[in-house]
Amino acid sequence: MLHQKYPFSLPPLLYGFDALEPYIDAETVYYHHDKHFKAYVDNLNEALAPHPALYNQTLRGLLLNGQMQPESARRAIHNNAGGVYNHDLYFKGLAPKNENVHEPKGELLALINRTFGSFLMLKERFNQSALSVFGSGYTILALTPQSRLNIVNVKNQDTLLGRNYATLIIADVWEHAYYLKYKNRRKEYVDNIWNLLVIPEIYRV
Ligand code: MN3
Repeated sequence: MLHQKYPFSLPPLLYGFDALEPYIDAETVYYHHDKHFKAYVDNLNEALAPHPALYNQTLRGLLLNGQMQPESARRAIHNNAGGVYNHDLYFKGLAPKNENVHEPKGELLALINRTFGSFLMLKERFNQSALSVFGSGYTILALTPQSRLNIVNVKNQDTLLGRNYATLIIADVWEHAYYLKYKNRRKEYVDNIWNLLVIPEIYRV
């Protein structure tokens, strides 16, 4: 996704709308992917359309070079390119419960144990962080350039790209990610999302 250029297209969902049931319901996945995510793609294209000089920029370039963009388009590009990038990570970072990808293994497990004490304690810290997001944003387990694990919240559609962090796990905590099923119960959503989060096997950047 980071290497794509204008015009951007919506990446297909790699599983069915109902594949994440009962933890995330089919209606939420449908609206989140086909409406919300698609709107970021469409709005990014719309923001770029009047600026042919930006057509050769990759998504990564658009996110990292805001200061080179016309001021009138800068905010829309930041928000929508961030929304495209974050949602691509989010949907690719989820998988049905029955797939054997939801427990850390090998080197990443060792690093989690050294950093947090255990996988259970990582989950507790991550969930606390997710509950502390005020307004809209994401909670991310990131790998720093020094190969340390860090739990970070980002606001709205900000990303960690500029900090050179690799995103290992990302939870969308915008209300649209859970409100149809969980209403105001964000805690239940973040507790349940661990049934779906894909824990990567290789953590090197
Ligand atoms: Mn979202």
